[in-house]
Amino acid sequence: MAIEQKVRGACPLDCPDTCSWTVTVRDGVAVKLEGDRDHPYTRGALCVKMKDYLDYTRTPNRLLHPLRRVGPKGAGRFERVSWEAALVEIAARLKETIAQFGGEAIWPYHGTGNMGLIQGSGGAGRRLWNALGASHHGTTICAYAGNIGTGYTLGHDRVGMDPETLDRAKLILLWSANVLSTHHHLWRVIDRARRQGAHVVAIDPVRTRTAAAVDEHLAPLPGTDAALALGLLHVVVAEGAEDRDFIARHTLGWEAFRARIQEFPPERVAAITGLTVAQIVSLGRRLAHTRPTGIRLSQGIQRHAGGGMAIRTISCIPGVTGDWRYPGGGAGYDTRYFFQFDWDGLWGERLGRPGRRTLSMVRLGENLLEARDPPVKALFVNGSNPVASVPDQNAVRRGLARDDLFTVVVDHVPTDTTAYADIVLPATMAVEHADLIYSYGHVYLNWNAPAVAPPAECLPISEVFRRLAQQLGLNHPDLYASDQELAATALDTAEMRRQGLTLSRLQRDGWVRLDVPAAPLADGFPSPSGKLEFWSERMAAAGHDPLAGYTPPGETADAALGQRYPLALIAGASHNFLNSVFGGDAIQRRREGELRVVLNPADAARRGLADGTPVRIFNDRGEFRALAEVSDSVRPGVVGSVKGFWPMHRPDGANANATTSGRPSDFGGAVFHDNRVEVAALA
Ligand SMILES: Nc1nc2c(c(=O)[nH]1)N[C@H]1C(S)=C(S)[C@@H](COP(=O)(O)OP(=O)(O)OC[C@H]3O[C@@H](n4cnc5c(=O)[nH]c(N)nc54)[C@H](O)[C@@H]3O)O[C@H]1N2
Ligand SMILES: Nc1nc2c(c(=O)[nH]1)N[C@H]1C(S)=C(S)[C@@H](COP(=O)(O)OP(=O)(O)OC[C@H]3O[C@@H](n4cnc5c(=O)[nH]c(N)nc54)[C@H](O)[C@@H]3O)O[C@H]1N2
Ligand SMILES: [Mo]
Repeated sequence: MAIEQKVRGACPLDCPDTCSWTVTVRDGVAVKLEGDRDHPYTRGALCVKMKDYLDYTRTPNRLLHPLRRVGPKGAGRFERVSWEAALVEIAARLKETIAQFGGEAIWPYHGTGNMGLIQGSGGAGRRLWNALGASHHGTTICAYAGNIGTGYTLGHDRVGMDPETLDRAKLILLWSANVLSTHHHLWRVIDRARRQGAHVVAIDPVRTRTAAAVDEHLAPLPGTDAALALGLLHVVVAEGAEDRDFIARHTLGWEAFRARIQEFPPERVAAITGLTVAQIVSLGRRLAHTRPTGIRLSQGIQRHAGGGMAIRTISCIPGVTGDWRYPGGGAGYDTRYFFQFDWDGLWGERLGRPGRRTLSMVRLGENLLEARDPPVKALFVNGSNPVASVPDQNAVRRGLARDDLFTVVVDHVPTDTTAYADIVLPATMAVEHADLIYSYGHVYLNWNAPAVAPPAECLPISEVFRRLAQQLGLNHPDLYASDQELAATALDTAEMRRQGLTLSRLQRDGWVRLDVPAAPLADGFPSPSGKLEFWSERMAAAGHDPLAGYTPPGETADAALGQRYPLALIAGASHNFLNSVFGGDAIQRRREGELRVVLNPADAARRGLADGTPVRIFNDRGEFRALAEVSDSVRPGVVGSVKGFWPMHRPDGANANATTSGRPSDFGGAVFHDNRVEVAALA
């Protein structure tokens, strides 16, 4: 008789929904993976990307053994080697690097392929990198500038409202949040709110699936949202609808902020944003008189030169209207603050020397080519496909092609990045390893138990680091902690104890909802003043304008550059890939279809382009090819495309990131959507 078992787990991918699931295992083989029906947020549903995940774990493309490069860098030619041989070589090269150039010549580069605390996103290997004195990896690629912006305003860089409470809102602003594609479980929450009469507005330069499905869509010019926020507040103040009691008790710097709001009357804001005065006044009035108003902020908006400030200024709106008081009110960008882990313990900070440099991941190409004292000599890439996902793709390729650079890449499948590796290591997938998984879009914590044995020679990355420590002859016991010990350390804080949140409870229940009140910031903020800071001393000290305001975009606002490159390209999330994950998968590639660039009919006509015309999209940094799609879903001057297509599948070996810039935004984040290009028919 077959032995059947159900094992609880969770999705480790970089998505705010962090679904809980159950794997049915029959005789040691995973036969079914379904969203957990009892989980209040997952509610039994998995997304289009993950519903075939078990097939993906068996993809014919899967990396199953360690590999050593035999061809030139970038060619992707490898021979199979043993784990022993791979680890001996990696250890020898790391030691050599440290002896000649010091530990900071090592760059432990990680992406967002896996967001688990034990197997992914910065947690894995951190103890070893500390012990070796490696450079710090600056995680600037995704939510960074917005996190800094909320940090200056609300006091912690990952705090905000709990999006699950949005069902109590009467006005919902989906501000650059493409919910139906990028975190669709929130749609059920929004739907509940709508059935109770909520009005839902999408604010996005592109008419996305989400913008097409809500009650009202405002399409401002890219990068101008902070001006819109100030314009809406101008109307709120003109209506006398500011919450004076809340402002007096819970905010700092109101007089100065009010003066700044006065500089942004609707007429001026209309000129900046390309919206009409009527649109601004109408939404401003609605905002003035609708409590609670809940704002869902997503990452797209902060990928501009002034993106951090935009998130900051929008986070100030509920400080003026007092919406932070109410369940369903406030602004939600990130929820990670509520997970009070012992990060220093997990990461083994005590093993490291303080003061090491940080290398920003969005400047990968530039850092590989130009960093000195020391130069980067060893790159260890885990859970990332930077050739596909990092800006300034041509610089990234040049950097990775350096013959004097030793590169290790750990992944599930061969990618454009593994092609540059000296050693490729095969990692386990979520159903094959243990992990502790939190979320940036809700407040449920998950334990992911291994359901099946790893295929062939795949190893959990946590185990790879233990073996590497041994090969390096390091003997600190912290480097040999088991996955369970690592998880227990992360959970060992006063706050987790207060909530009775232990590893054994998580292992028993699979997931636990944190004890977070429905209006978590109603009584104060985790800032130095305990208040929402319209005016921030810390920003002044860091050399920024201390007052929330509007910082214009960079390239998009550059009129001279606009002469040569008149179109602003936004290449955001695709519907069927998760970043670059699944970009190599036959099923998802079929669903996603051809890479397209969407032009407004006016822009298409001016260039003689029709639906389906093969085009090149280019600027001084590079170019990529796509098929033109002509649609009024983008406003004139804006063109839309998506991230996630793999360069190796493109006729020209490039995707949108051949055109994007690696320069930092106001608070050091990426500026993917602040990108001027021209589009022309392929000759
Ligand atoms: N043009 C443009 N570019 C963008 C963006 C954009 O909006 N526009 N968005 C940016 C954003 S928000 C992000 S977060 C980055 C993400 O970019 P990356 O950091 O590259 O992350 P992913 O594409 O999610 O995953 C990369 C790799 O991780 C591997 N992987 C998955 N799970 C595991 C695991 O458990 N272990 C190991 N070792 N590997 C694993 C996958 O197979 C995949 O090859 O892309 C950015 N790039
Ligand atoms: N299907 C799918 N889901 C994903 C991902 C994916 O690649 N595919 N990626 C995951 C990751 S890593 C992340 S970070 C999240 C991202 O989740 P989202 O932030 O929802 O996704 P994006 O597409 O990056 O950006 C959202 C929207 O911002 C808009 N936008 C760009 N510039 C501006 C602006 O200046 N103002 C305004 N108002 N809007 C602007 C874009 O047009 C886009 O529709 O999603 C995650 N979920
Ligand atoms: Mo991201």
